[in-house]
Amino acid sequence: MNLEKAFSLEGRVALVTGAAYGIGFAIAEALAGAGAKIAFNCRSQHHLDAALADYAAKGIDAKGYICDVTKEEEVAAMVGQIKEDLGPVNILVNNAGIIKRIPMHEMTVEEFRQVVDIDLNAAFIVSKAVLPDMMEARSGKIINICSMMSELGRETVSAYAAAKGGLKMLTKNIASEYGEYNIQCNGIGPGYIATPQTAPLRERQADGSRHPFDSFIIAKTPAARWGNPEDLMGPAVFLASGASDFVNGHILYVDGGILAYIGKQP
Ligand code: NAP
Ligand code: GCO
Repeated sequence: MNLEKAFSLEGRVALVTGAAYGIGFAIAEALAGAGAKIAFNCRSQHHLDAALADYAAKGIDAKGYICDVTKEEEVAAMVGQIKEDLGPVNILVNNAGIIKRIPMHEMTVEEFRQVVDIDLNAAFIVSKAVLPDMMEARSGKIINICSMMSELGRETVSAYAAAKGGLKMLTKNIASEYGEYNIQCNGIGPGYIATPQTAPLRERQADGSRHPFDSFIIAKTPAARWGNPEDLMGPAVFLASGASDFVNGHILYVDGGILAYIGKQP
């Protein structure tokens, strides 16, 4: 096998949802670095404009689209526009996601539904929109961004864990149903990563000490640190490339070892 070619994404079109910043931005940057043409979306013009400048600063000619991934019509229009602008989507990263940290007995049904809609239903919507072109090409890569909460629960994240657990099984089902079209669907399960989504868990206390949850994660991680979005770049290129053509239905946990470790004794 020519390994340089195996990991190359030259000539591929990648759509990374919710990639204005955070994990999605890092993954898009990595796929661009491997040669892919990049399309990304978010919900606000402000985030889009800032992201386009950030991509340009890294020498990446990314195409940005305003699209709410929970809206099937908006997604269909975006995928059609990407096809006109760049070509059919060969690589889809379902990254867009939110979390609401609310005790379940205090969470409203609407709050629960909103998290599941974005973190699970949207992956169905966007995957469904790109599958026809992938089936016609008899080639494609779908990567779903799962979570520690695809495997574990914790207080206040019932909707998120339900959604990410479902996303793990949606990943396995897409892999099962479309493997015969040479389409591989895998997941990346990031550990605790320093992004805006986890900023509240890392805020310094009034006395300058670490947030208790920050200390907890450090103790639960063999690497004794939070992950950074950059830690996900290599795994994303691997799962988006020909190097993983016989990897299908797998959730690759990029967690510094949290899932393997009982945690350091206090
Ligand atoms: P983040 O910093 O909050 O970014 C989330 C992104 O999703 C933003 O670009 C946001 O864009 C977009 N988004 C949210 N709802 C959307 C919608 N309805 N339509 C389109 N875009 C939408 O989060 P992150 O930490 O980078 O996380 C990215 C993914 O990784 C999420 O799926 C998250 O669950 C998962 N994850 C995160 C961690 C972690 O520790 N950070 C660990 C495991 C998994 P706009 O708000 O501008 O629309
Ligand atoms: C939380 C965190 C986690 C991370 C991630 C871990 O409140 O527990 O936000 O859910 O975002 O999903 O893999």
